[in-house]
Amino acid sequence: MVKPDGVERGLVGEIIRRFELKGLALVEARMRSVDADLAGEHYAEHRERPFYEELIAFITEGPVMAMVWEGESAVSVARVLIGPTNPAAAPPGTIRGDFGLETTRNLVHGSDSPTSAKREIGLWFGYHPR
Ligand code: FUP
Repeated sequence: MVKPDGVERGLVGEIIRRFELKGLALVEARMRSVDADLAGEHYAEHRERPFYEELIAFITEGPVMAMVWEGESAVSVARVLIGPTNPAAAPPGTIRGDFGLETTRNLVHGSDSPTSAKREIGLWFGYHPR
């Protein structure tokens, strides 16, 4: 998912381009705004964390581009392209390393496992992949 900062900065095309050039296939995309309920479901695992309120405020501040990408090891490959959570520490060549500075406004969300990818596809697109 391209987060509100990435959409606002006009980075949707650049981010899609990187995933496509890597060889992943885009199978769903939807530009949408996020309400507090969807944001809370999406980030349920972080509910008790100190940054939770800031995270929800950020992800609901403007539209996001939610996507489903398919391919060999898609989850781990996507996370390599995205880079580590804190953009200030992310290496150049990664999306966060090239375009970000702050942990909250870190441009992209990527599912952290095939299990969470399935849960998140259900949440954002309303179907459950095999
Ligand atoms: P990631 O998998 O890299 O997107 O990171 P996490 O799932 O650990 O965290 C989800 C989001 O919470 C991050 F994208 C940014 C935010 N976060 C903070 O704001 N502060 C932290 O210390 C950790 C995460």
